[in-house]
Amino acid sequence: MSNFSFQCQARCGHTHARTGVFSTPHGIVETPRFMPVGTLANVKTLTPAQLKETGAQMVLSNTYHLHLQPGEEIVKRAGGVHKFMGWSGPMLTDSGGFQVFSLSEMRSITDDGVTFRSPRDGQMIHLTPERSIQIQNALGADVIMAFDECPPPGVGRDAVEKATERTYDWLKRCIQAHERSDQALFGIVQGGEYLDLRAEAVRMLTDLDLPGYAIGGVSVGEAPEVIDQVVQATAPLLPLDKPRYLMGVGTYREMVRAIAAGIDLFDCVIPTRLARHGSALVGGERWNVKNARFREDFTPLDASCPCYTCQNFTRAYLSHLLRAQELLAYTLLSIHNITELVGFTQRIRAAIAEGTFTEEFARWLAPIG
Ligand code: PRF
Ligand code: ZN
Repeated sequence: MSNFSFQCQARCGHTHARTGVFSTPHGIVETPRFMPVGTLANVKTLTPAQLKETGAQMVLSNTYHLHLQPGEEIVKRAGGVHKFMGWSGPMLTDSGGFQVFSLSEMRSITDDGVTFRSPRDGQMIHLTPERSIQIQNALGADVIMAFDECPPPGVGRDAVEKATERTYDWLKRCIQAHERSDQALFGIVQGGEYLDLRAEAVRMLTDLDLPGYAIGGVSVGEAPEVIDQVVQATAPLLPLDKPRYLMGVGTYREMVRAIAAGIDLFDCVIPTRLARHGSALVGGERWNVKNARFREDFTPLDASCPCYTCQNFTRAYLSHLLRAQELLAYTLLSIHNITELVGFTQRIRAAIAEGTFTEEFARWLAPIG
């Protein structure tokens, strides 16, 4: 008996959009759904109780960060990442490869793995597919990600082709190293902007019959229309009966169009990062709540929002907290922003089930570019 299942429920008649239920050992994820990011085993400024109230079901954490601090042994001795951070719902850990590339200087990559200098203490660290999986086995999230190479945009076809092949070789090593049947290992499709490399990567990964698939290597600095092209061409090629996860994407238009292409899961730091910069997501826009126009505005951030922040506080109060640099500002804005993005994907889910997705979300479905 597998610990995981993915049941497709409703399908949109006009697009590849679908609703589903992804079951994990720590509960279900109703898809499509946005996943907030808890890099260091916490979603910044929120308690797990506050996080649960946003409607978030699955939370993401990072192998790279937890390996550097506090180290996976401590998390394992705490009983795994769920117990360590007090979150009893589904969790996913990213593999670390992408974070090494985006966050550390002085890295070198070979067919064996990646070597880099720890930004914490200057120590040299070597991460391989095997090490990444060992660390993720110790952390104990429900879904763990393959160790991949995500090339930056503009490196050219040869480099992307090499990275895509390497990602496939690394995936086979990840599968060999993976030791826990209560964790689902997802493969990651790379291939940059080259649609034929993407299609080939999908073919090779699909043959390995993994419990889920992700699209990586998009939203790494390329033009929005390139992201869209890759997602529109790649997502529909992935197996219908497995969850599909688009990594690092979480803007309204990108999510709606990706859902239309058949994507089920998203993660992005946007809601918490915006909160730390004093910004709120309201009706598809980003508002700087420190703006003078909110100082004497005694209405909620979003009158139609069910979140704790909108039910109890005014724009004037949030503006005051931000101007005074009170820490509560960041908690209240994070609660709202995560509720907003999770709620957005829940509304899409309901619309797909009702058969009204393409009408209701027409505003966001218009082509990018
Ligand atoms: N690979 C991994 N994690 C990721 C990405 C990737 O390509 C991205 C790219 N958007 C975000 N997070 N392992
Ligand atoms: Zn709200």
